[in-house]
Amino acid sequence: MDVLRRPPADPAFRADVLAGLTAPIRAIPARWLYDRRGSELFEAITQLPEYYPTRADTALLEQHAAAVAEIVGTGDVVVEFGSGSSTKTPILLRATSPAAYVPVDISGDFLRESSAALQSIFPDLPLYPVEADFMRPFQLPDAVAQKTKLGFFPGSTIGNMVPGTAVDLLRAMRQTLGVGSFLLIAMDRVKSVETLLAAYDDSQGVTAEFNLNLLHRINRELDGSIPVGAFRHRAVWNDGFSRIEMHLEALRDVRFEVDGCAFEMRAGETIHTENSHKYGRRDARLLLTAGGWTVTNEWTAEGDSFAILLARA
Ligand code: AVI
Repeated sequence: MDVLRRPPADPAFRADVLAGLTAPIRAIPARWLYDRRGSELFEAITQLPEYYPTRADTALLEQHAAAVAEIVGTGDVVVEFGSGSSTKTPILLRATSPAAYVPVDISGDFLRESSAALQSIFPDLPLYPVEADFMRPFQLPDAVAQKTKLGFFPGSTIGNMVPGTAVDLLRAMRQTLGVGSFLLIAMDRVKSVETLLAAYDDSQGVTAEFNLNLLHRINRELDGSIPVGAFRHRAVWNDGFSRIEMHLEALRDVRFEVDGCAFEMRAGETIHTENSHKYGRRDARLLLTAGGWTVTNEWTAEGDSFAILLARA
């Protein structure tokens, strides 16, 4: 009966989970962490005392949005990659007084919710939400075609991609926005391993819950029997790749099924669930250059702990 009531699983989720659990080094793409519960838990992470990136990003925007506006000029079009946040987006829109705002997201639901919220704060601002996968170039609305574009990618989300994918994204953004456009992008910096580990393995266990939620999601949506209590969250600094990795580690030998397929893991084996790359000053510039962008300005938080960069295509 339960099986009959369960909504059909997303085929891409099923494919990624089955392939990821079968691979010699088990890994599931981080995007599956964000179901409704996962998104709520990520929101809670952003409020944690140990999780500095959101506060640093917001503070840098508050301090430097006016300087961005001076460089870019007014009457541009802000194109945000992601459906926009209720705190960061208004800071940029207030400072730059754009001719229009174009939020882009693959999820129509998120896009509609955040666009409605934003329109109530800026009732006179022309808003053109675009439902698209921004990892590939896409067509901007005709109404904004002739204006200068300011791409906006806050949150250091680019760090969740391996460098090759990050460069592909930057190139896609350049193609979407066009030559002469600007990009304002946040990137987290390399810093002490202690600070990084605390940010990704917080004392309240919220990040652990966020990571373990993936196993609950697999059990629920893919008819899984994973003993979630037999796994623990692990955050690891991988110095060679300059990234924090999140893993789910089996605490004992386990056997389980997912979608009718049997799996076994030995105690100590892990499922790799997320990368969060940290870039030094030169690394960040090199990444943007490889993506077709020239960095024109850079603002950093205290102790060079976080950066927002302005670049030109
Ligand atoms: C969304 N992204 C920028 C977060 C990060 O810091 O890499 C995701 C996250 N994972 C664990 N904590 C936060």
